[in-house]
Amino acid sequence: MKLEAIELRYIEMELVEPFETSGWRETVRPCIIVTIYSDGLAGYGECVAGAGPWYSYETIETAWHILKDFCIPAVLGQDISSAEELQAKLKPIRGHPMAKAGLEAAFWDLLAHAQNVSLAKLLGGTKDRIESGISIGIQQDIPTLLRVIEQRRAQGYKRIKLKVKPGWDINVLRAVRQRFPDIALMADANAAYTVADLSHLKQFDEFNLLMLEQPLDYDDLIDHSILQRELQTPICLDESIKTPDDARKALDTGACKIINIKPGRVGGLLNAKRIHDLCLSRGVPVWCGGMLETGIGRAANIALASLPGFVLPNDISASARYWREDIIEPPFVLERDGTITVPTGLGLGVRVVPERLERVTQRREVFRA
Ligand code: OSB
Ligand code: MG
Repeated sequence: MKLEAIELRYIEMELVEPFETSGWRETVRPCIIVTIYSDGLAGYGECVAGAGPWYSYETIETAWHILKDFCIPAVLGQDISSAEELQAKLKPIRGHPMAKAGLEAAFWDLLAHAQNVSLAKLLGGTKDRIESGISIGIQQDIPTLLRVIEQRRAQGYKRIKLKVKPGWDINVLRAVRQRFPDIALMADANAAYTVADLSHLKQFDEFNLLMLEQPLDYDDLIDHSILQRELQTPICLDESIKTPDDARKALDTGACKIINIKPGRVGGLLNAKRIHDLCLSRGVPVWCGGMLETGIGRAANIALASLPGFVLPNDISASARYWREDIIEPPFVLERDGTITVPTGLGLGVRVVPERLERVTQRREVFRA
């Protein structure tokens, strides 16, 4: 396929409620929507870089720069027929996985349209629905959190993830377990602790958590392997796994027992699939993380999560959990069994609504071959 034109749109979407982690708080989600045009077809991808360098070093502005000045010039006008080929052209550009993943996602959607299949099918998906979990940000107090959990459970979410940080952890988990002794529960620290907190972190073992996500530093593997030896609770790595090689090293050193796969963090769906394949071959469970995506990024995540190794509930919630009005139709809804149905239409399997996309666009640039 000849990549005839590529469009970048910087969009901003207001979240239905603020999202707070150990390190930052978001009320508006900015992102870049990448569109690749070829032979009368369009493929859409979402770049999940944030407003600031809080989750990773990438931001909307660094991603725009890397896409515009390096990634797009490397592929524009070229005839590219696979994601492997696309990634080979991006290889000289070091780092910046979210920028690359946004472009690669648009390419995958385009490829699926050209081959008349759904993205899920093209990636090797085997499930017709994926298990949906919900990530609940830090709340103002414990009674509020208990109410939020109650409400989310009533909506059908079967796995609850709580954001934790020093001062909002043991006390909170104890109260939640007292009120909900049997729910599938986990915690995500977004790198808020150090290995010096070992005896504190051991207390997490009291709460029968499915896993503890990224307790230590964002690029650490070694201290996680020390911590995992001391903890009964399985450690799941998020921030620390940036490449398939990181995944292999983490598993070889016992730094984690579970991996959260986010296509943006690992440079795209191709690397995401490679990590999935590695974990599947070693019997290591994976699940798909989220970055508060719009329907475009969410659709790609759902396609990915339809692969057989995604055996734990994903951070893929219904559109309404994030947006008053998504930019795709139909929106993703939570089924009564706590799942989301994998679209079977071509490509992402959802329709991008042009007027809605236009309404949230702050900046737009088109590059032609
Ligand atoms: O650490 O998993 C995370 C959101 C933004 C950045 C990082 C994370 C998250 C979430 C929310 O936990 C997942 C989602 O529902 O999209
Ligand atoms: Mg996380």
